[in-house]
Amino acid sequence: MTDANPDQDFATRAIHAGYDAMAHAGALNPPVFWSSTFAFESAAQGAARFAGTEPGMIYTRVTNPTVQTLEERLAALEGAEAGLAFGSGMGAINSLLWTLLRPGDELLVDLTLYGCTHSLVNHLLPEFGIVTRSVDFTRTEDLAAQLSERTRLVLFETPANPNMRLVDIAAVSSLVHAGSSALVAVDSTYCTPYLQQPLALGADVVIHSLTKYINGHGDIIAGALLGPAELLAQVRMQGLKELTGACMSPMDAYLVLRGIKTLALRMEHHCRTAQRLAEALAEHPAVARVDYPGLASHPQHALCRRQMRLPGAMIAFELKGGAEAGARFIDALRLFTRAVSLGDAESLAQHPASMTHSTYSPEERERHLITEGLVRLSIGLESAEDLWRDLEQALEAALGPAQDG
Ligand code: 3LM
Repeated sequence: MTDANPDQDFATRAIHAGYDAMAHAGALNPPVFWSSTFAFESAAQGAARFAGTEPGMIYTRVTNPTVQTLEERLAALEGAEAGLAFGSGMGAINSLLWTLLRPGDELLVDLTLYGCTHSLVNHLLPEFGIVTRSVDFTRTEDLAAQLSERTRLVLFETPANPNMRLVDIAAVSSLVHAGSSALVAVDSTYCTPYLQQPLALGADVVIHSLTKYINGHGDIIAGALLGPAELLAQVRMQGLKELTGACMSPMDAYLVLRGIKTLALRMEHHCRTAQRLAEALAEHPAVARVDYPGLASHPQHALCRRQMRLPGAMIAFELKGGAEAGARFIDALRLFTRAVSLGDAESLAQHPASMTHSTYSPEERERHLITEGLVRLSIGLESAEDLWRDLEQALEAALGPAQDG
C-alpha cells in the first residue's frame, strides 16, 4: 500500500496533524470547546461567515474548533483535501446521500453492505424516487453494464460487512470515472486509513464509522467523510446543516482525537492476533470455512495484499453444524463478548443474520451472500493465547451432543 501523504509517517500524523499546542497555552491535548454558538465581531462578519466568504465559526451543528481539529487530523491520515465529522457513521452516510441524490438519480451499490446501509439504500431511498441498483462489484463487467448517465453515486464497502468480500478500489474507480460522471464512495470502516487509502486508489469520498477502530475504545458513536473540499463544503452546508443535523459533540471529537493517537499501534496488534486466530480456526475440525483475507484460501488474498497494508481484524466463519452450531458456539464464549459493533479493545462475537444484518429479508440475505450460519468476530487487543483458549473451548461446545458419549 502506498501512503498518500509521505511528508510524515502515519503514526506521527496520528499524534500531531491538525493541532498546534503553542496556539493553545502549550496544552498537548486540544481544548474541548463547549459552546453551541460563536460570537461575530459585526453584522458584516456574521453575514460573511454565512455566505462562506470568510472562514470562522458560526454554530456547532456546522462546525466547532475541537471538531475541526479532528476533521483536519482525519484528512491528514486519509490523504484527503478535507474532512467532515458526524454524530455517527450512519449520519455521515445519510448526509452524503441526501446531499447528492434527487428523484430519478441512480445509485449503484455492491451486493453486501452493513445492515442499516442496506436498508437505507435498498428499502428507504427508493421510496423517495431514487433508483438503487445492487450489483456484484467483484464482477466489473456487471458493474459496467449498470452504469448510465443517471448514475450519480457508486457506493461500496471493502472488506464488506460481514462476509469479508473485497472490492478492487482502483479497478472500480477507473471504470466508473471512464464511463460516467458518478462519484465513487468507499466505506473503509473495517480498515481505517492505516490499512487502506481509497483516495490514493482513485475513489472520490471515504466514509468511516469512527465508532469502530478509529476511536477504538467503544465509548462513543461517530462518523466522518473524507474527500474534496468543495464537495464536503456542500455536504456540510446542506447534508449536515439542513438535511440530517447529525453533528458531532465536541467532547466526542476530543475522545476520537485521543483514540487516534494509538491507531497505528492498535491496528498492528489487532491484525497480528486476527491472522493467528484465523489460521487456527481454519485448521479446526468443527470449522467449515473461514473468511479472512489474510488466508491464502481467501479468493481475493492477492487483492488484499495489493490494496491493504494488513488484512484487518474482522473474521467471519461458518461451522460445520451451520446456524445451530453457531448459536451454541456464541453461547459458550467466555472471554469474547456477545455484542455487535467492532474495533474495540474487547473481542466481540455476533450472528449477522439475526443481528447486524437482520434488516435483510431471508431471500435478500441469500441473494446478497450473507449466510445464516455465518459467525462474525471482531478481534480485540487481549492476548492471542487467551483468545484462542476461549475459541477452542467454544468450538468444542459447538460440536454439541453429536460428540457426547
Ligand atoms: C456493526 N456497524 O456491528 P455507526 N459502516 C459500516 C459499519 O459496520 C457501521 C456503520 C457504517 C455495526 C454497528 S449494528 C446495530 C452495530 C461498515 C456500523 C454505521 O452509525 O457509527 O454505528 O456506523 O457492524
